[in-house]
Amino acid sequence: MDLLRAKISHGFDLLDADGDGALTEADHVTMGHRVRRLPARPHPGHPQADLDEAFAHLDLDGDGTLTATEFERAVIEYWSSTDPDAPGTWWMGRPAFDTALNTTDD
Ligand SMILES: [Ca+2]
Repeated sequence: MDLLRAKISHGFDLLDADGDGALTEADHVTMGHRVRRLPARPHPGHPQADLDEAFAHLDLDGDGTLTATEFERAVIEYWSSTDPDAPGTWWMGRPAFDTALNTTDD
């Protein structure tokens, strides 16, 4: 778990471009767009509105930024939680559970 936390902390530091210890909604949206463009890890596209809604779920104290603690919780929940109501399931936009239910192949 220490290695996982170290990697999450490193990711937070990369996104916290000004080093103030908080990610803004703009930082979160930028992260979402960058992750979607990674060829090795294709990610379903999310509309801007979903990313905005996601940030509101992740910003647990509603102060308009994500602290390292909020970010770490989000990443861990995103990859491990099966609870569609867990805030972290919104880390990369509308939870996949919801997206999967609204996707059709026809
Ligand atoms: Ca916050």
